[in-house]
Amino acid sequence: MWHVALISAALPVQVAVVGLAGTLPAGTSEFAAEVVEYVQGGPIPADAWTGIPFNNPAAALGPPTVDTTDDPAPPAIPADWWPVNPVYQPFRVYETESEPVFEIVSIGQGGRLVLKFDHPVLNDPRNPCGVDFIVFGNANMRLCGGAYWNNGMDPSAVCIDSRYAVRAEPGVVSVSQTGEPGTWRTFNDPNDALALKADSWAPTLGRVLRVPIPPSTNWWAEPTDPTLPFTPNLPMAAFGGLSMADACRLYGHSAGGTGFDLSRVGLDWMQYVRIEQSGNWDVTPEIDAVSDVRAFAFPDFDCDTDVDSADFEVFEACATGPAMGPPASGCERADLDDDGDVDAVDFGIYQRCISGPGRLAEFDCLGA
Ligand SMILES: [Ca+2]
Ligand SMILES: [Ca+2]
Ligand SMILES: [Ca+2]
Ligand SMILES: [Ca+2]
Repeated sequence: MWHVALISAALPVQVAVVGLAGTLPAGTSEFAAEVVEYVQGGPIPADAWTGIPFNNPAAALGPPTVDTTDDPAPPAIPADWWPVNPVYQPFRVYETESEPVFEIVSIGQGGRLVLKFDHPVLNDPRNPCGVDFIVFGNANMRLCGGAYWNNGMDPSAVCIDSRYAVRAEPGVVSVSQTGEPGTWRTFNDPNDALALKADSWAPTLGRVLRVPIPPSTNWWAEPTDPTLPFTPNLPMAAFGGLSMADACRLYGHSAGGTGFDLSRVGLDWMQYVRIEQSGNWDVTPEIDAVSDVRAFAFPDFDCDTDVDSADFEVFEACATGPAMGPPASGCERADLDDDGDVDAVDFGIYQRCISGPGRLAEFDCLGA
């Protein structure tokens, strides 16, 4: 019944991500394209309004959720679209006139989900900060004082609770080139139970947060880029006590998610991703999407959303001079014009893109 109210609220316009030099073959998807296997383990949750369980694995195909619905207390029904943010994550199976839309799929204790890309996902040296693919779940942070997010809140006036940096339901991630038994490589960080796990760090951000310019009061702008890694150098502890606005600014154009570097498991490429619930946790991971990171050279070399002197230090260490290439291993992204050297032309691009410390750098500085 309630879906009538929902449909009447038009979904916000989804602005296409600014076209940047991509390397994907024509006609391929940046996101997982096929469900190979879904084994629901133990019990999984259901949508609070429709009562439909999160058991449709196709929810993990395609891009991550940008906008989900509001969350009124029953018997009121959802009637508005709210952007996904670090304290408000995808959580819905909503009904439409044709069939239900599943934002996420839940794996359940002892379960697994195997997805396939329609092309090899490369360990490309031009991928930002080494990250090659990103898994999106619905892990979330909490607001200070136990407050619940409301889209009418001023994100600069509420804060992230430092006692609970993230509520995660970690899933173990493995990759394979063929999907055959014995070919899987599992990501693991023995020093950190939450690192390199699906549905953990970082929560998804659906839209870029900007300070509204009157007369607009809308902080949430164009959709974030789910193929752009979240800064790998920022621990979750760094978010505790920040305002929601400052927390979202740390994402820049990135949609967050957990980033994975194929170098860590010794693969040059993969095509299959497996996410398993580990028996060690009494949780059921939710998966929204898996993306192939877009290889592109942008002078935010340290992936912290700005272009500043720290990025220049990286550039300087990579400089070769004209026609003195190829750039050293690890310096491929400093060849901003992709002509096999790191020279004054590349420096000119860096200069055009300088935003200053802590200020979001915009991709249009790369020029047409
Ligand atoms: Ca890599
Ligand atoms: Ca999804
Ligand atoms: Ca930077
Ligand atoms: Ca160059």
